[in-house]
Amino acid sequence: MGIPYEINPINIGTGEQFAPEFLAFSPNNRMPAIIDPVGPDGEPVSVFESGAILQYLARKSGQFYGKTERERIAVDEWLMWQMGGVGPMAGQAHHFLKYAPGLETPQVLPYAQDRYRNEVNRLYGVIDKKLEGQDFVAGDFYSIADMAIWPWAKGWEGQQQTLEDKPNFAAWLTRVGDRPATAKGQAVGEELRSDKPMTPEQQNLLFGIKNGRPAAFSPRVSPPEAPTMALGTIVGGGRIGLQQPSLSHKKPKDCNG
Ligand SMILES: N[C@@H](CCC(=O)N[C@@H](CS)C(=O)NCC(=O)O)C(=O)O
Repeated sequence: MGIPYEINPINIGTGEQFAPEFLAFSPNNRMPAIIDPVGPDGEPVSVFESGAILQYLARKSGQFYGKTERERIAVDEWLMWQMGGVGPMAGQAHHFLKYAPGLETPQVLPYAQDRYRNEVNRLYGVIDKKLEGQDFVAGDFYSIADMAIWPWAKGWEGQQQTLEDKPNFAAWLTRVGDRPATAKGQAVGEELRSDKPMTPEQQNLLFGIKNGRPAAFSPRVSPPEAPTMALGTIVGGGRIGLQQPSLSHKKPKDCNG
């Protein structure tokens, strides 16, 4: 978009997303979140949630949001489709297909694996149909909706998907992936990401696990015996005081939704 920016990495494997300085502008303890030192009124503004960030930056730069109200409606539809569908569902697919089986006490849950694998497959079928005869999700123009969907969709193999029956989606993955700005964006912070399995401590932190089970809240009814069961970005050159992640504990490569 041509807006200058500075990256402040957040290592979600070591719990940096829970630092009060980060929570102050990203209350859902997720990245990305941005601070624009020159907001709409000239004062700093922070934005969390990638969809809201993309909408803000598209409005600010006057790019990638279509030219007419009809186009903007289409962009919003597909942006929200990612935020409410692909992001959460593919995030759960990553969790149950990749992370849960690798926990200290491995959790291989076929029902959950099937459910999220199937739902991601359904969603990719929807976008494949939409892309019939058009180059981008909102029409014949590249938009923030494509930008939001592609980083999740490019992980289709890890989500145990196939592209054989989705030729339009496969072509779009290549079309967007071939854009020079996509490659440039992918390279940002690459050295901070890791494919290595997380340590038990990292898993427990990221997935809120205590004594081998998710422990974010106290259920009113005791469940049966435990079933076997990011990057903070600052646009415009600002800075926040979070420590740099140590490279030996890189953040996990796949998002957890
Ligand atoms: N809906 C959020 C999802 C962001 C998200 O899933 N971020 C992950 C990393 S890719 C995260 O920060 N996880 C940290 C945690 O769950 O504690 C968005 O689109 O911004």
